[in-house]
Amino acid sequence: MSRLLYDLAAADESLRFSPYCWRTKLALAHKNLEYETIPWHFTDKEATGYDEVPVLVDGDRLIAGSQDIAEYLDDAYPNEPPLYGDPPASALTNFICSWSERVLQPALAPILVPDIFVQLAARDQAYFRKTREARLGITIEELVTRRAGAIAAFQAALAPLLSTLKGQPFIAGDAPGYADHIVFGALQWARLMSSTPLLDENGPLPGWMDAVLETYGLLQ
Ligand SMILES: N[C@@H](CCC(=O)N[C@@H](CS)C(=O)NCC(=O)O)C(=O)O
Repeated sequence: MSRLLYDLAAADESLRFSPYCWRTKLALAHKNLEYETIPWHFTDKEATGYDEVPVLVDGDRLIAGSQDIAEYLDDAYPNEPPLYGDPPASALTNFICSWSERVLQPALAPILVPDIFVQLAARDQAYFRKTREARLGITIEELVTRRAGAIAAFQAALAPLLSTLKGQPFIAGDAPGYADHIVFGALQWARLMSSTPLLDENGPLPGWMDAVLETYGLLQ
């Protein structure tokens, strides 16, 4: 297989939980491209020479970062369905990306960091504690005591997504696009790693997530 994706893994290496890697996996599926994944841990930096995943190796090309990978896939595989689409869809996708990275994912991080910590490989735990406590300015133990408030803030942040999906099947319209992949990645991070359910099973989000997976034949 000439296409390899370095994919963040927990102690159980079948648990692949990076929101950014999920974006890329859906993007590759959208482009009808086959690939194999290589489990990557936070302390495996030397494997790729990059500090973060996703990293894609496509033949003799190595591309790092979900955005660069998505742009590369649209450039390299123009005959497959576009991820970004033409303007204005591509520009609007940038807004969705900012919303996910500046509102949705920061709302999830205080909830998920303690849950991720206990599921990591032992060799990753000290690194994860140090970097995430520095980033959030709070200890993992203190985050646990504030979980209920963090969940309420996350539920409030979902309002624009819930109202959008009441009126249309996907963020990108009638079929999923890269905007869906981005938000799916954030919510898949929550679904896989949270110790308690965070999504209302009677609301539109579980059905939308399943529909995204089903589009690419990934629903199990
Ligand atoms: N801007 C990057 C962000 C990727 C990122 O933050 N990846 C995380 C996993 S979700 C990572 O590899 N972190 C490594 C670390 O914290 O040392 C992208 O869009 O791909």
